[in-house]
Amino acid sequence: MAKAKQSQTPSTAARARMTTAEATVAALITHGVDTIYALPGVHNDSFFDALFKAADHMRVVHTRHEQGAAYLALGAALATGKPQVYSVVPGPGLLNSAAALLTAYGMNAPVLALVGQIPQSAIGRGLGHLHEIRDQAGIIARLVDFSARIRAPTQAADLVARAMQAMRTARPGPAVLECAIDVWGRSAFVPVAAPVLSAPQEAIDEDAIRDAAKRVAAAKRPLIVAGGGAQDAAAEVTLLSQLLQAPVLAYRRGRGVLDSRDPLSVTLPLGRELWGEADVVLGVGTRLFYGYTQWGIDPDLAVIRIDADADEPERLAPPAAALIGGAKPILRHLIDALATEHRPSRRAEMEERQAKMRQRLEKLAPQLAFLDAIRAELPDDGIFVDEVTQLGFAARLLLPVYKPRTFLSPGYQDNLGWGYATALGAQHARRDVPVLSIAGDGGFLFTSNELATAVHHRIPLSVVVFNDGAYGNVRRTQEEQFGNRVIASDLTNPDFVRYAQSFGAEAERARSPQELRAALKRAFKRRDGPTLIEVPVPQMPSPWEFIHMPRVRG
Ligand SMILES: Cc1ncc(C[n+]2csc(CCOP(=O)(O)OP(=O)(O)O)c2C)c(N)n1
Ligand SMILES: [Mg+2]
Repeated sequence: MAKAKQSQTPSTAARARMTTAEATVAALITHGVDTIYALPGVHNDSFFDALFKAADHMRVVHTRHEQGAAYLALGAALATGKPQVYSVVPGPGLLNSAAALLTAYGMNAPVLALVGQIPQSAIGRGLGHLHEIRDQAGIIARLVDFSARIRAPTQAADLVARAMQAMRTARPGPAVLECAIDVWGRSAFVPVAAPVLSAPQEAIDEDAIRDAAKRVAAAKRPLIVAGGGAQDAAAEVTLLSQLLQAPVLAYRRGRGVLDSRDPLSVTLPLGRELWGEADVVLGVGTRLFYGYTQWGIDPDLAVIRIDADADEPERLAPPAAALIGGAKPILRHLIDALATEHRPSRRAEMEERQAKMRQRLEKLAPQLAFLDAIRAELPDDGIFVDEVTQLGFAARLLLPVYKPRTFLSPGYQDNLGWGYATALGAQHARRDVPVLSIAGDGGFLFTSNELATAVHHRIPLSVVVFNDGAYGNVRRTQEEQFGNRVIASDLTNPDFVRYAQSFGAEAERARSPQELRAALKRAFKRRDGPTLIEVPVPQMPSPWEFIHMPRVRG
């Protein structure tokens, strides 16, 4: 089949002799990729040799564990919105990267993995080749929507183009290309120009838009819910919110779409109240998971969904209307079709409700004081990378976020330990702004080995480690809900300051929000290498009453 395709290529096209690896690298460059996050090994030696030869156009950021390579690519993808690539050896290399790949899938992030394979003729035979794993392609196919194996030099550019297209088509997400150890170095005459396939655009259904516009315009208490799919439609969401005087609820992945300084911008607890009152909810690039599964739904609430994935809107319950495609173009059409009369401002009402909710959230005062210090020093366009830790849970609810793609949160996987390496990728791809990683003492050690990567590649990432000597979240639950039967949640830690310094990073300890603020000021000025700030903390108050909340309707 591959041969038949090859012979169809017009003979007039300029051709050159290239290895599979060279053709792959050339195709990636054609797609605008300038960095590969990677950990090498014998299966990919020819690929790395091609990267060496392409050094003028392609940087390699090698990491200290495959999960690091994949998380760096994920962080770079989240911070830029552009496809990013990582490369690992097969078997253990692939599996080491799998949690990050899973997270990329959950976050619809365009991350392309290039994964080695055992010799082509041995695949599937169980002979025990180095790094062999049973049905690697099958494992990969469970993790991502698009995957393929490059079996010859002539297939490389086409498969890169198809993977890149798949990552941008309908619901975005990661893709994987495998290549066998003996195929990377094989050469053939291939077209010099690598193809680029445009992502097919979903035709905009004008009738459906008009219908949705009518419902939205007639709504008395509209609520917009913004998810990760709204990150590139911030201007449209903001305008729509103004036109309708509709609050915008965002939690984690949708934060920053509407500037937190706008009183219509709300997070979970106030969002739930508004959900209870709403007659129309417009979900933009969100699963509406909390609304449907926790807060309830009834016939008085019409849900309108905008989603890139045609299958998504029906998953939890059929909505009143679904508009399928990119959030930005659909919202533009929707705004054009809206015949709204001037609505009275809800500013005073929302400011009062925000203030009231803020009082309730004072329960989280210890976390708030640290978040205030962080917000005071992190520039408006600085990027905050969340973790599964007490400060992270509070930040999701309380950290003001001003711009899209400046609050990176791991989505529904909520996988402990993603933060440091993901933030490193974000900082590598966005050297123009400070990136701040926060972590607990538990999560930080998952990828803290990448401090070596940060020092080696001079990545100026700052991390704050909040050290309570525990998997604090687990310990608090054991104390409060399981009769104080504390098990497997106490931690013995290194001296984090000396640990970071031993890598060659700058490090200091801050014992209060004031000290943290001063330390952050110093850290953000440093642009040639990483900084760690350790903050010793006591057990923090539980945020869960503001996250898992009872029904409000239905
Ligand atoms: C991959 C993964 N493993 C385990 C968990 C369960 N988990 C959630 S929070 C937590 C403890 C976090 O400890 P730490 O990073 O120190 O933060 P703290 O709660 O102490 O602030 C654990 C083990 C998880 N979310 N993800
Ligand atoms: Mg802890």
